[in-house]
Amino acid sequence: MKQAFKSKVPFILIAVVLLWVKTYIVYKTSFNITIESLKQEFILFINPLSFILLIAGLALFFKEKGMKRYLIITSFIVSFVLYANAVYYRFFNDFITIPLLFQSGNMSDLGGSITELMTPMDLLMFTDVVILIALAKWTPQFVSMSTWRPKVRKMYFLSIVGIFLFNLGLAETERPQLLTRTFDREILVKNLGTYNYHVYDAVLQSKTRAQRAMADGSELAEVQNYINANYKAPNDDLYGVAEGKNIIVVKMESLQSFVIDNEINGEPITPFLNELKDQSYYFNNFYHQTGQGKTSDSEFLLDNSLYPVGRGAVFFTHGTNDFHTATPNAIKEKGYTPVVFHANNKSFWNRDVMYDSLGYDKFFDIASYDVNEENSVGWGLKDQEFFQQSVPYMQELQQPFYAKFITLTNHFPFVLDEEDRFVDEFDSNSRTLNRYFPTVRYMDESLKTFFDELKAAGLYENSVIIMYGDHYGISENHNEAMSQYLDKEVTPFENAQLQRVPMIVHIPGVTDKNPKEFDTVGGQIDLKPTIKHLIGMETKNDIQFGEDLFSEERNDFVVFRDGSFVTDEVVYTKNACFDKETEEEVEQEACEPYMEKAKKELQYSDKIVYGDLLRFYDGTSIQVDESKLSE
Ligand code: GP9
Ligand code: MN
Repeated sequence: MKQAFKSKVPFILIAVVLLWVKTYIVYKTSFNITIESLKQEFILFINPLSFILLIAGLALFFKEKGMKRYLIITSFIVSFVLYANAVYYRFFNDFITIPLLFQSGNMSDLGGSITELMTPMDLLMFTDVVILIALAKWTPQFVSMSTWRPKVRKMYFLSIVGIFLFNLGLAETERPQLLTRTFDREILVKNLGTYNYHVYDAVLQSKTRAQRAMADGSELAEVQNYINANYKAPNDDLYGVAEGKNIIVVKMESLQSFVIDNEINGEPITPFLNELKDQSYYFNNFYHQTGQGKTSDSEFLLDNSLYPVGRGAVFFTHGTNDFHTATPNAIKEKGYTPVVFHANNKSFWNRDVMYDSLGYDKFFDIASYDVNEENSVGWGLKDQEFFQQSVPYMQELQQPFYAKFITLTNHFPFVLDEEDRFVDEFDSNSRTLNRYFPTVRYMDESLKTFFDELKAAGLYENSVIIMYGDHYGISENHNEAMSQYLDKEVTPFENAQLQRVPMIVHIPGVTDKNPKEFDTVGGQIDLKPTIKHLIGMETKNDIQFGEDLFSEERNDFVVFRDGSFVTDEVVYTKNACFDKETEEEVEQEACEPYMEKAKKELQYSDKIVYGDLLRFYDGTSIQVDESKLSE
């Protein structure tokens, strides 16, 4: 028996190897996965293994006949999932995600063309199943159908754990916080494999669904009371000033306020923005409020005036929530066409799914741009090119539009081609900070180009341009170099102040004549009510945590996603309270009055997002499920 086992190949291993090799071949032939190094190729190669071993391993609990049947059926199902992904990819250029699959529209889009997407050659994808059937039927000499002893079985399952952890470990070195941040489906598939990705996706979805199922409209009542009590009437002078005009929102990548009006080796870092802000409304105490979802969180704040979630990226975790109150959805009522311009993969940050929920009519993603080696750097298409290629699309749009632009070049690790370098690098022990200045300077130049192009295209006069930085570019890890640049110590107080990002509202014909600098304390959460008021839309009944930045009744208050907050007098961060004037730590008492408010806002916002509560809200009243109330 022992002898026979040695010379024969177990049926289960044949099934595993066939499926494994096939998956890798399908990866290489059906999907367009970018591989940048040998290590990435290796991860891609091993990533299907843990799942296949596990699912096939269940066969070990059957007797011979059951085992054969189980392995054949399982191989078929797994192959089918792989095949479905391949077909889906041909159409959507994306991997299947459970909510996406059930989302209305998607399936019907696919439905009509599904037969066109399939070819007879696809049958080859099931070759291994046919081989397994043949082997099971004729059982050649070299194949063993016998079951394994418990000890061997145990080793088998233990080795799966080992392989999975090895895979995950390697993947984490490639992409830290891979699972918690969930950047991109392609990155997940590339690192964890298509099957593990589906399991992960299913777990995420069932968690979200369970929380959603348990929630009901009555939970909104308390939140709404709080929001009503905090409503601030808009500034009369500016209410409706942008009505009927195009709204152009430019999200400036990784741009922090400390570079504004500042220099590097005697040269201005943002000459264009410095000039522009002097012809605009400029907010110098405006903070980002993003969490792990970075850019996407800033977009979430912008369009919803809700806080992003504390863990992961809300674009991923709650991408299919009801966001009918989001700005893009809401302003259609005023005749606006909401669109997004961003030259990246549409699945990055799950944007394709989320943009649908937010109500964007069109996403000009990477497929809309001509991207080649010459015009790209770092993360992709250079900002200059991005703007230049976008303007012709804008000219085609139905006006007025609400167009969001997401820049890319000023992104970590801040790489730039020699010809795009207008200022020198800084000289410190942080290469990141050193390189930050030339890329910021480059982005500034591209914004200038954008304005020039808007003018040339005749779009400028009839538009209001709102620009904001999405989040920090230089993290706390570079505090030493940062203090060298700022010529002062980066204390927790200073670090909180470094979370300021520029925010500019430029209204041609208005702000150029009467520019104003505001020192109002505010943040990205305030953008939605501010924008809606500018175009003459009431927000009195909106579920929102922001306040109009121009309101004369405004509270000077901003909460960060980690619970830190800033007012006109204090900064509360890392469990310490600081006086803004002296910059010194003071008794907690000074921060006490706002602590509860900060916590409450985050909790209420989370409640809305986790419970998908906006589905119960019709814009004026909450739809309460009476049956649940009586329980
Ligand atoms: C990617 C871009 C950058 O599309 O928005 O995202 P980030 O890493 O800054 O969140
Ligand atoms: Mn960003």
